[in-house]
Amino acid sequence: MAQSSYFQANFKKNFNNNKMIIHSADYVASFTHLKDCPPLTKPEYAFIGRSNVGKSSIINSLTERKSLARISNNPGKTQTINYYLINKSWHLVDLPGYGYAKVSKSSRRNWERFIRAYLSKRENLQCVFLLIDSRISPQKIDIEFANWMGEMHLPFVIVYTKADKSKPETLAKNIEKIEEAFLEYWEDLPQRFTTSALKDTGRLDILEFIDQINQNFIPLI
Ligand SMILES: Nc1nc2c(ncn2[C@@H]2O[C@H](COP(=O)(O)OP(=O)(O)OP(=O)(O)O)[C@@H](O)[C@H]2O)c(=O)[nH]1
Ligand SMILES: [Mg+2]
Repeated sequence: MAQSSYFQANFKKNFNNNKMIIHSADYVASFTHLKDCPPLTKPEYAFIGRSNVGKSSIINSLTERKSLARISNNPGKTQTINYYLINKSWHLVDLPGYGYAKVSKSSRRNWERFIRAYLSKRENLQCVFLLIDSRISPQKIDIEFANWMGEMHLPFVIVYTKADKSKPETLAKNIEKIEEAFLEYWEDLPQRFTTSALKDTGRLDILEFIDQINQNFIPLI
């Protein structure tokens, strides 16, 4: 009797968490040159967006690790391409943010060169998660970045961040405004996720999205 109820409890747990279990999440290394990045054998997913939008926070939320990626109140914290190995089989990549006003023109140019080279040359990059702050008005810099990814034929999805900071009606209205601004340039929108790293909102949806792509990944080398 005791044995069968033990089995049942375990069965339910595994069933409910089917594909979503993060068994391991390990910091690999930080890179400043594309040539040093890991081999192209594993699928990878990059997180990009304006400084302070919540890129590092969402990596911690997805992996259920409080301080895997460094978070800061000061914009510009992430300066390198940071690799995290998940379940020993795929990578999450935390990229430096764009649009930080205090950065000099020359380091902004360096950022552009570095990130654009990374995004356009990583053949194992499965999808870019473009993070957009759900609370603020549509930003030209986000739309321009999305347009550039479109020109490069890079697959990307939109992740609205910090959803916990607004009331549902305000959140919906603001997202609508952002999407209207995108639709001036795009015939339709890519997949969107509304998230809060604080409350783990949207976490399972993103993990499921990644899991589906991982299942179809064919290693390049
Ligand atoms: N309330 C709330 N705060 C958040 C959320 N996500 C991020 N933050 C806060 O926003 C600030 C910036 O978060 P980061 O994750 O460091 O942002 P980032 O995009 O990695 O920033 P850079 O590395 O500087 O480009 C921190 O103070 C976080 O605690 C969220 O979902 N809800
Ligand atoms: Mg960061």
